[in-house]
Parts: sequence; structure tokens; C-alpha cells
Amino acid sequence: MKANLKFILLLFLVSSLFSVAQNNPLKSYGVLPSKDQVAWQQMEYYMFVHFGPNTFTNVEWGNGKENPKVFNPSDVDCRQWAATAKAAGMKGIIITAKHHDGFCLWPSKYSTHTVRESLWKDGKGDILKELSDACREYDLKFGVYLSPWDQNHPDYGTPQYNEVFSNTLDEVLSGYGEVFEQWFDGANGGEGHEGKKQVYDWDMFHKTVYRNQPHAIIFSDVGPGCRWMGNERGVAGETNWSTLNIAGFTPGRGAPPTEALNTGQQGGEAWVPAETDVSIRPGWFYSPETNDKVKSVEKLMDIYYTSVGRNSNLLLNVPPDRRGRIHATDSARLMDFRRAREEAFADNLAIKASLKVSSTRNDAANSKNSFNAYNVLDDNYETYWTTNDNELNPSIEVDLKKVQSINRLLLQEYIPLGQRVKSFNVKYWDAKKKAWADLIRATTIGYKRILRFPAVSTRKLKIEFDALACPVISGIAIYNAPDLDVAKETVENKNRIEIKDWKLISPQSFNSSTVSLDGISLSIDKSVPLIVDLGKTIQFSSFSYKPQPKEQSSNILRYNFYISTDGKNWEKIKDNAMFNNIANNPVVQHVTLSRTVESRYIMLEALEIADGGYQYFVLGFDLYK
Ligand code: FUL
Repeated sequence: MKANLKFILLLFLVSSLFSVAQNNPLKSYGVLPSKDQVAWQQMEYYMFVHFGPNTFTNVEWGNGKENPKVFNPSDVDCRQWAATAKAAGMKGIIITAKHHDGFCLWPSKYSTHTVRESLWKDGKGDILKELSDACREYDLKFGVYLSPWDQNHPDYGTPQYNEVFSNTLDEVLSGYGEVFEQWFDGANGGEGHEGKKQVYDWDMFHKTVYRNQPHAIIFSDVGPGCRWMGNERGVAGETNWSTLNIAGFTPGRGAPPTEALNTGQQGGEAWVPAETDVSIRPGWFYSPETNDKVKSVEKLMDIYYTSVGRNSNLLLNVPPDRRGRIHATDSARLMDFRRAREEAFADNLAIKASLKVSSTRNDAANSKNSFNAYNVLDDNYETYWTTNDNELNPSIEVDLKKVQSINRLLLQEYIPLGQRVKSFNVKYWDAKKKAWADLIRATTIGYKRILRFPAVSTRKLKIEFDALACPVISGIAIYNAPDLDVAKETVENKNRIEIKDWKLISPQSFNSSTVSLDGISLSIDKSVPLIVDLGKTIQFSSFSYKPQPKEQSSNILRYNFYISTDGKNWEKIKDNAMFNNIANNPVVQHVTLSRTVESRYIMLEALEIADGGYQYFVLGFDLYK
């Protein structure tokens, strides 16, 4: 009888505990990612490939009038691209199927500016076919970039173009197997001057994508799948919410402010996570002039921390050369980059740590509790530690069991339940003072956050969270990574001409004696041209203009460039030319002239400023043999 009673009591206890758990299910918080968005976020790192006529013409934006015959790679090998991406640790490849010049890398029936009209394979080739096959072979996902802005198509600027673009999408998305991401570039250099203006039918484009590829992630400034994070330098916001307000905004000129794109918005109405697109070279397309400017492994590691380490995927552009192969320098750099990542994250010093938490959901004492703190140390993203609903400021102590030198902390939230952590404090145990000392304070975690800090020797770390809903932490790891110096990015160009006795003729008030021409720092009224007396007659075939390195700022977008032997009679060498993509990617602009010229005076005349304003910056000017 007594035994029976005990049994009944036990049963009662177990079932009431069970019902506590049942009555206290962990609820999601705010807007949530779709399953496809979670799977996409877990890809973390994949390749961008810019390839097309620009590969052969040394320009960043073709104008659609180029002869399609310029596209004539001697030795295309998409399997080499895929093998390189695979060996680099990437999960997929996105190709510029059609850039702003309208040139299609497949024989589209909706265009007359395609590989079919080129000399490559006698017009019988199809890059999309070769690349999608290679991606399947190497188990990589395949994605496509299609620029809505099209400088070649005769219908551009009319309502018919929307049909054309939708048909083009349909053709690409139905012809080459599964597409994981559809990239819609918002860039449009054609509307500020005499260019044609197109009102895009985004609704129709999205329907076409989803009809063909229901699982595709649509990239644009405002998603809906993922968003541009506001610059092409590889630097996502330190605060980075995957949520954003998108109502009333469009890709391109109607996009939210770049600041909002960079950091996302707490409580934003849609889940639109950040993707960081950046090129391994200064430009997006291959140019022999950038063979010595491939980003260093230190720089790539830095970008890794400011992209994947800041809750963003990394889309790294590696442009094939004129053979149609990834250049040896780029591919060697990718392998070094992979090794550097492996080295940095080889040894998780927390793997055998003991943990102490301020609380655990339901029952901290129960080691079988499915919200147990030790879930943060297993390798399983699906398991996590969390607290009761009302505990928004819990903490976790990680005891490494012996003193270690540490300089990296990796944290992951379980995003299928929403992005919850607003900020967190990291402290380390100061053994001498026998007290916790402040190490770092940071905002937002999201899918993945990696913090870098100067190495400290300690046995214990404590993380204190401040969350919008009880934090759901899926992973914590601690490392001691080799510290790499971010090497200088610019390499001296051998053809640069040293100009010593130059004089600034305009603007007049500037005293040019103290600085060199390649290091001037001028802010000039749009109406005032930059005129330089080079001191003697110089022969040159290209020049470079160094803008302010900030997106959408006061830099020259359109210009005229003149030469003169007497400073009075001028010959126009560049007429209404454009520093392509300077608004989004304000790197040094290198302009090759159509011939070698001889001149004593030069004049750069600004016609349009990137931010639409009335002043422009010149931070350097150079001439090259
Ligand atoms: C920009 C474009 O204008 C560039 O040419 C490049 O394709 C980059 C990825 O997006 O907006």
C-alpha cells in the first residue's frame, strides 16, 4: 500500500513537472527567418563571379554599345572556378549572368547582345550551362546575378522592358537547375543625366523568381530574401539586426539609407539578413592592372571578421581573367585565406569548459533539461541554452579549467526563434585582483558574432546578456587566434610618373608647395575645375583620381578631362565620362586613355557629383606611363 502511494506520488510529481514544461513552451520572438533563410545563413561564405565584356575592356561598367565580339576568352574552364571555390571552403557560386551592359552569358532569346554574338566557341557557348554543371559536379550551390539596369536592350525605359526582363529571368531560372540565390543589383548609373528611366515591376519579377525557384533567396537593397549591407568594402555594421523596415522602399534609388542597410533595424518589420559583397581586387571585373592588387590574406581575414563575424554572409568576388580562368594569384590567396581561418578557429578552448549560468529555463538542476547550458558547447546548432521568459539579463560563466591566453569569442543565437540579444558584456576573471574585469561590450549577435580583442590571460569569462526576449544561445567558443596585421592594400604601380615641380592653377587659393600631387586633399566647388601645371611636358597614357573613401559622398561621378601644352588651348580627351560605380565603391579610379598623350597642363572638370551635391573631393591624382 505504502509503495503504491509512493509510486502515485512520483507519477504525480513527474507529470506535473512535465506539464510545467508543456505549459511553458519556448515562444519565438518578433519576425522570423524562413527555413530557406536559415539554410542560406548557414552557407556563410560563397563566391561571386564577375565575367563578361568588361573582363576584356578594362572597364567596370560597359555601356551596352561594346562589340559583343570583345567577349572571347581563350580557355574558359568553369570546372576550375568550381574546384577553386570548393578548395577555398566556399559553399556556392553566383555569376553575373547579365551585368549593366546587358550582355548575356547565355544565348538568350530575348537579347541580341549575348555569347551567341561573340567569337567565343563560334557563338555556340553557354557559360551558365558550363558553370551550373560544374557546380553540381563539385556539390556547390548555383546562383545568378541579373542586372535590371540594361544599357543595351532597346525596350529599356518602356513598360515592355518589364516583360522582357521577366522573360529573361524565366529563361535563366528554368534552364539551369536549382538556383539558391537571385541577385538583383540596385545600381543604376543611367537616371541622373540623359539616361532612360525605367519603373521596375518588382512584383512581377519576384513572382517569376518564386514560380521557377520557390526556395531561392532574393537579394536586393530591401530583400525580400537578404539585403545589401550598404558598402562594397566588406564591413557590415557592428550592430547588425537581421530585421529591417522595408515598406515604401525599393531597390536602388528608393532604398533605405545605407546606415539602416548596414546595421539593420531593431524590431524591423521583415527578416532581411545582411549579405556582404566585396571583391578580392579593387574592381569587380578582372583587369591585368590589378594583378598586383589582390587583397592580402590579412585583409581577407579582417573582412571575414567584419562580415561572417558580424551576422552576415560573405559573398567574395573572384573575377576570372581573359582566359576564363581564375588567376593564380587570386586562387593562391584564397587558399591562404582558408588556412588562416582554419588556424584561427582550430582549437576551441572552451570545448571542455565547465559552465555556470544565472538560470536555466524550467529546471536548472536537471541535467536532462533540453535547455541545458552545455548545449552551447556541442557542435549542434539545433540545441541551445535559454532561460525563463521573464529573464532578459541572464549570464553565463565559462571556466576553462586552467589559465589560457584568449583573443576571440564566438557566439551564436538560435535564429529560427528570432534575433533576441540587444547587447552583451564580456568580463574576464582577474586572478590578481580576484575580481571580474571588463573586457568588451558589444551589440547584437544573430546567427554568428565573432569578437576580436587584445589577448588576455585568464581562466574564466563571464557573458552578461541584455535581451529583448529570453536569449536563446546555441553556441559559444573561445580561441587564441594568431593576430594578423591588416597589410597596406595599395601597391605602388611601376608605371606611376613622379611629378615634382607641379603647380595648382585651379582652385587658386590652394598652396601646392607643401604636398605631393598624389596626396593632395582638396574640396572644390563643382563649378571650379582642377587644373594642374605639371612643370614640364609629360607623356602619359592613363591617370588616376583618388576620391574620398566613403560611399555616396562628394566625389566626381561624371567628368571631362582635357590636356594642353600652354594652359590656354585645351583638347578634350574624355567627354562626359563616368567614374563607374564610384558611389558604391569609392576606390582609386584608374582611367586608361585611348592613346598616349603629351601634355604640360591637365584639367579635370566635374559634371556630376556622386551624392548629387555641389562640392567634390580630390585626395590624390596620378599619371602613368
Ligand atoms: C554594383 C555594380 O554596379 C557593380 O558593377 C558590381 O556588379 C557590384 C556587385 O554591384 O552595384
